[in-house]
Amino acid sequence: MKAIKGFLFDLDGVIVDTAKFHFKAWHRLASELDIPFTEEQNEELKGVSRVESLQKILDWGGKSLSADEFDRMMGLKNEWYLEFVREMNSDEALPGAVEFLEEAQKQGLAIGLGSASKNAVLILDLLGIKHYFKTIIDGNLITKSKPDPQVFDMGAKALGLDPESTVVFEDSLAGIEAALRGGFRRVGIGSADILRDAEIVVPNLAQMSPAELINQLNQI
Ligand code: B16
Ligand code: MG
Repeated sequence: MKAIKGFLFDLDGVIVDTAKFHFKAWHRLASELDIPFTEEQNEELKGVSRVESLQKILDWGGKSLSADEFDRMMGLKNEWYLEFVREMNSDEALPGAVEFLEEAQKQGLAIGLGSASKNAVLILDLLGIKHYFKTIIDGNLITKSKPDPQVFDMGAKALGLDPESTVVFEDSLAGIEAALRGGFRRVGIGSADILRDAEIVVPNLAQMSPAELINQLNQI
């Protein structure tokens, strides 16, 4: 087994608690469209791009929109989402996330971001944690969504690492599947019942230090 040399973090649900803002904004949009939208359905949107998320909601509601209306709705959702995001401060970082990044950097591990979000850089800036990331691969750079491994492949390449030496941290089903398909080591953030293909699942990054985590992965 290859030595672990770097970490690739998803953003929403791993570093920062923005999943609740996506839910609120999608919920408001679904109401406008007269489509019921539950927290269970929201689970299926985690890690999924904005375009694909709106398409899923329309499919669930059995509705379709013209191309112009579709774009307008995506714009509205992002406007509402950003209203929440702009109110955010460093308290919105998930438990243990900043300390984990700090420690990983001290240990000399290469750190990158692999997010489907087009708002990733703005959010990292608002939290004041952009400097930890040697590479940021976000929704503006990728052409294929998770569960395609493209976002993590690009991240590992930018860090000069191969997938077996790189740990992906993900809260979404689609993201863990992407990491599995790409041959990455996999840490799930959330519940083991949902993230079945993760090698280790923790509720958040406060549970263990980077060194402890690497130690555990080396024993699998
Ligand atoms: P945006 P991640 C994903 O971020 C979110 O999980 C998903 O809910 C969202 O639709 C997607 O980003 C696109 O976000 O509308 O900001 O471009 O989890 O991959 O960091
Ligand atoms: Mg996520």
